[in-house]
Amino acid sequence: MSYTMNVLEKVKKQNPNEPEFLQAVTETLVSLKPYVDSRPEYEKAGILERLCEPERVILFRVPWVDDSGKVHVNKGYRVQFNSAIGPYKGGLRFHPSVSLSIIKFLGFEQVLKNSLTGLPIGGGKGGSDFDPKGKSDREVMAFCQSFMTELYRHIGEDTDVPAGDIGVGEREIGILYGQYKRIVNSFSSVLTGKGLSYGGSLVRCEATGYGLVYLLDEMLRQHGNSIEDKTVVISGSGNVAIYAAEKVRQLGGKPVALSDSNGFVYDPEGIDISIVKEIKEKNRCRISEYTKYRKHAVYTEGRGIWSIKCDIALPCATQNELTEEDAKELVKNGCFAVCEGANMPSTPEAIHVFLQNKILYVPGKASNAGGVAVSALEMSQNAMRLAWPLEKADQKLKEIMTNIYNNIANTAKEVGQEDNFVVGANIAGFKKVADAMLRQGIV
Ligand code: NDP
Ligand code: 2IT
Repeated sequence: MSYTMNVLEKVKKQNPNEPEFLQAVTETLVSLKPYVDSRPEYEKAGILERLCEPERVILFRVPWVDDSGKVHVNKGYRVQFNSAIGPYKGGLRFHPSVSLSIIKFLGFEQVLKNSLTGLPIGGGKGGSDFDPKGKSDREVMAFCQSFMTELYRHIGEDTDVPAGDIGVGEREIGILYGQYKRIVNSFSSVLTGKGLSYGGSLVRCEATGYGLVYLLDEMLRQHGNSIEDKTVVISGSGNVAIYAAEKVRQLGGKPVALSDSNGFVYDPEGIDISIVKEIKEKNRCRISEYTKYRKHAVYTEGRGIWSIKCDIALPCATQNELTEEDAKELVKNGCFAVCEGANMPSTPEAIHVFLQNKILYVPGKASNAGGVAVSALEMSQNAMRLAWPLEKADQKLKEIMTNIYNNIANTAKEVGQEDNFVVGANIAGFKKVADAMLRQGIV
């Protein structure tokens, strides 16, 4: 058996109860196989074994008290995956589905994603099975303060810099930051996604969604096409989905659908972003409310958003939300491009359908890298103790996404797999991390 497949078998044996983690590792190792197996220096240095084992896993108890006085205990996680090219960097996810497997898959993908940004950031991820939905502001504060009271000892501006992800937005980052500062008595760049009044970067809030569409735009341009007049279906209605929809509109495309975990809304005239912001960002309500503002829009309970006819699909909700059947339906309806705003939203079978049908498919670790890229720019601005104007931050984001596209497209071409951006992203992300690991000895 080849080196790569040997490592994959070993990782499967060592982590039998971690399906999401094994899914992410399998996808990556299978596409790295020809590249790695023809370069014996990687096997000699045990690069893949080390790449697949986090440097450190931290699990902790998070006790907090609800508004009725009842005590709750949640699980807290921080997986410090790889620091070969910079301090651990990656978001915190608060969602009841959070498990070690999910945090490890996200951390593993983050290592390669952060490498693709071209910026000096390693990979990590964390979170909790706490569900912020339906909690009062006081309960969210109690939880966040307790979470940080343990996490603070493991992070630092040169060690590990968390940020947001599902269920963690500016409200949570603000409270986490306040508690960190109170404990260590230091105003540092230990978190990103901060509010603009205390060290945040312009465009960080919009960066993942905008960056996704900048990359899509560049890919279409290089294929003689554009976003203009294209019908776009976007899943989710959180941070990534909202700003992806906004940028699609700005570039002349028409986003016609959004969703949440309850159902999806279809607006054939084009989603009105200001209404969505009001419903989701201001009122923290369900996407079903949209039809109260736009009478002609249709809300459907349950899954099914991928059956809406579109030219371009942007999955921006969560892992494994787009299945083989969904992929077949999209292809049948004429969809020709899929860029992932979420992490690992397409199942392996769905990806297979996209590649077989020559869909322009870009995996999340490349196409959603804009968020973490602007996080790294936030760290730079904090280090310089200054704040860039909007135009500069946005221009940098655009350049980074264009560079990522060129890097993954050129890498795919170099290995004879033109337009296979899965292979392109995995090899391009891997190269830099592996090179740094080779030079730093066996650590
Ligand atoms: P938000 O919490 O702002 O929004 C998440 C959205 O996805 C909500 O509409 C939510 O619906 C939906 N969703 C979450 N879990 C599920 C589920 N199990 N089933 C169906 N729908 C679900 O998170 P973000 O927008 O920040 O994150 C979305 C995706 O983008 C995630 O995969 C995240 O890892 C990824 N990402 C985020 C980045 C960022 O900067 N924020 C950067 C790069 C990637 P509901 O409200 O019903 O739960
Ligand atoms: O998945 C991701 O890249 C994020 N949630 C953003 C991480 C960050 O550090 O900004």
